[in-house]
Amino acid sequence: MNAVRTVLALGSNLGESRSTLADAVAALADNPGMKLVAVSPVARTRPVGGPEDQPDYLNLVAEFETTLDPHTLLDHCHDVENRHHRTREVRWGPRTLDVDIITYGTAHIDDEVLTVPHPRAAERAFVLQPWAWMDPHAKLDGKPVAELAARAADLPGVELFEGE
Ligand code: PH2
Ligand code: MG
Ligand code: MG
Repeated sequence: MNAVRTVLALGSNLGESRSTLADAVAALADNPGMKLVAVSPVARTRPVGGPEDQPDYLNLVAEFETTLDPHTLLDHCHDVENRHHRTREVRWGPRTLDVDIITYGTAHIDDEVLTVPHPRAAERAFVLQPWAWMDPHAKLDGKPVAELAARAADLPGVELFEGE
């Protein structure tokens, strides 16, 4: 089967977020159908939506070459989330780990469980800005990711995380 480039976005705002993200990238790559291509720097980001008093997030994006079909990839992402004791209680509420499929090659998918490209990615600096740091020439549905990031309303809440 031909390998496809896929971009995944990871976020965490509960627990040891920095090490959770590192462990999750390693766990995503630890699959015969997944090869890590690139990982972005980590961003510290103000929460977008959800409860107002939730902590800041750490976000990153990672690019993989995959031979998994999109739904098997989604199952793999959920598997990695579940291993980090992800609970789904409040929509857009705090979580130990969120793994979203942003793009899968140039595919457009829209079914009961999966929408690709991710329906809100084009407006979210917490996805776009780390992606542009990782790959300044990246495109999302034909549009430069760096330009989309520059226009995103949440860009002022996104900064490079250098550890603390
Ligand atoms: N994820 C959300 C909702 N809001 N805000 C930030 N800053 N980072 C996220 O990863 C995030 C969010 C839903 O998945
Ligand atoms: Mg998400
Ligand atoms: Mg999600």
